[in-house]
Amino acid sequence: MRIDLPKIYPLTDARLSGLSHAEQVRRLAAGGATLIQLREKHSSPREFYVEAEEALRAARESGVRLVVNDRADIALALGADGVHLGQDDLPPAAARRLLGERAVIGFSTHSVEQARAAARLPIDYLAIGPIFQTSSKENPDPAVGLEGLRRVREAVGRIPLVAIGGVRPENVPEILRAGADSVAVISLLLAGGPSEIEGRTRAILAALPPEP
Ligand code: TZP
Ligand code: MG
Repeated sequence: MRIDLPKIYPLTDARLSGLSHAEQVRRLAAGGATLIQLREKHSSPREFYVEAEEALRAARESGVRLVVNDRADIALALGADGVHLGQDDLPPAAARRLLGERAVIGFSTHSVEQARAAARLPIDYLAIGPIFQTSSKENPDPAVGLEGLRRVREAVGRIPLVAIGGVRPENVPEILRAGADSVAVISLLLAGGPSEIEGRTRAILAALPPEP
């Protein structure tokens, strides 16, 4: 129930990238991503299901794990690798009952208090954010900053921790130093347009600080 997270965790965004979720998965995987989250805030559940089915095929072909944002039902129906839940989605314990012990379940938090409570839930990782200001999320909570991230790490113990929100290439080392195991990104990899996704992914992975 606790996973070994890759240091870079890309999320898809169809509007920003101008690509299907499947095509984003192919390009992110080609650049070296190993865990990808499908995030779709504008389609109907039915449309998202169809897109996610195609994306899961692409993920399997590329050998990457795929987590579905918000929708435990879609993750279950497709046999995806897991689900990423927000504070207003199905409670993590209910998703765990649906998806079973082997599913990856991630949970978003936006404050030290939420993170402390989340650490007791049956989840594989928790996310904290936004770390910095972001334009990839509607109505984001206030940014917690690097200091907030440090306080979350202190509050939650060793649970795998993902930092998200407004991350730029130069911030990655300080975010990892502040206690995150992984950095989740949307615009960093997708905002340059389709032709840049693979190269940006490769570059961010190549620039990671060496393991201590
Ligand atoms: N949750 C908190 S911030 C955010 C989500 C989904 C958006 C992150 O996108 P970006 O472009 O990396 O700031
Ligand atoms: Mg959600």
